[in-house]
Amino acid sequence: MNNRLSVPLYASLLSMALLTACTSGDPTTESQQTSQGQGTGQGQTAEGGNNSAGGGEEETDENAVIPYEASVLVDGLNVPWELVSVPDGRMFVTERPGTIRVIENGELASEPLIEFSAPFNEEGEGGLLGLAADPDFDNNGYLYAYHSYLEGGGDIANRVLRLKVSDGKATIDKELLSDIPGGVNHNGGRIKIGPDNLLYITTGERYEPELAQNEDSLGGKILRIGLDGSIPEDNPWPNSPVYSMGHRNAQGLAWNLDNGYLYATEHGQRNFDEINRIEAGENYGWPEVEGDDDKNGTYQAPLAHSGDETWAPSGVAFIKEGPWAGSLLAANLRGEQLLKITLSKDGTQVTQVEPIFKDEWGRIRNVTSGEDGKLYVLTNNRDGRGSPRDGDDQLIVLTPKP
Ligand SMILES: [Ca+2]
Repeated sequence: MNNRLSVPLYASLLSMALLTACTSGDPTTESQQTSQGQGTGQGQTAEGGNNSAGGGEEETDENAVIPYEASVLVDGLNVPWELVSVPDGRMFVTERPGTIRVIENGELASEPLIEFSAPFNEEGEGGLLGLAADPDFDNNGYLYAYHSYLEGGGDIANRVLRLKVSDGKATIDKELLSDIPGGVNHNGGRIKIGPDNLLYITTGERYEPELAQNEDSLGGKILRIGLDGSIPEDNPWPNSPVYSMGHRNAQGLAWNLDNGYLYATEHGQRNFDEINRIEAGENYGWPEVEGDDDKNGTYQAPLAHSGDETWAPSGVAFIKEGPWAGSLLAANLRGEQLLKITLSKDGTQVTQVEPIFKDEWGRIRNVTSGEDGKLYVLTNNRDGRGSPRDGDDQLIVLTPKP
């Protein structure tokens, strides 16, 4: 396997700007259990980390050449996880505690689109996570949502719902997939509709790594189902929603629509956070391998990984137009930055990983690429691992500079 960025090359690229290593040894990303609220002191130190005094000046210089202007569109959000735009101009934002908020004409509406109730459950990293809008939303009003819930026996699981939006309110229309393994941590949760008009879903292994290598479990996978909940006939495993396996806790999905390639971000255990190119039926190795190790081709190695650093990557976007066209942009929680990820022309390799906006806004949950050419960034300083500041959490818009 030579289609990936090696650690030494990667490390040298990173060293230009990533001056503040946060390798204090606690599990990366979202793997450290904290309670709701401000979390433990340890969590704040290790993951909240507004304590990186080094490198501020250099990063300011770097940011000065970023071809986007950043501005706050909305503040006061509560652990926002996903943002989707619909053709009538509205934007919907999921908040992990269980509400979908509406932004219209740049204003956050006081009334939510929907507020989930039992069996909905928010605990640790779980709650209301992913959201996607039907390609025909204008006509059918369908949204798709991923959230944690309590099963009859009291165990945490995750499910995917179809919602119906009408007259400014959403109702639950249909449960498409349930009993996805869930827990306090590692719930995956990103859902996106692919160019094949099917719904892709990232799931976590709820801290039971063996689930990721069990073909019969929906945990530690990327799943693919029809928009009505059906299982596509050409899924790699018969009568199974499993599309790829061996994932620890993937939370980002993005396609290059020009060639159809799907990319995913994934949380590593303590480091070795990953950027993968996802292909049907492949095994991405967790927990058998980390980093570049692919056991002689048994597993798919990542296109790039974080080495000894911790990114804690969540949402990822493919940039279709503008100054960064053709790149991926990944949101980092503990890394408190965006990663600009340059791909090779054929899309099979990562050639450069550059941290940008390091320590500007704290923890970043998601970034999306709008049809308007702007980029939309969601902070997550209220998720129990950060240090909330005035205005958190925020929706920040990056507008291409003239
Ligand atoms: Ca892997």
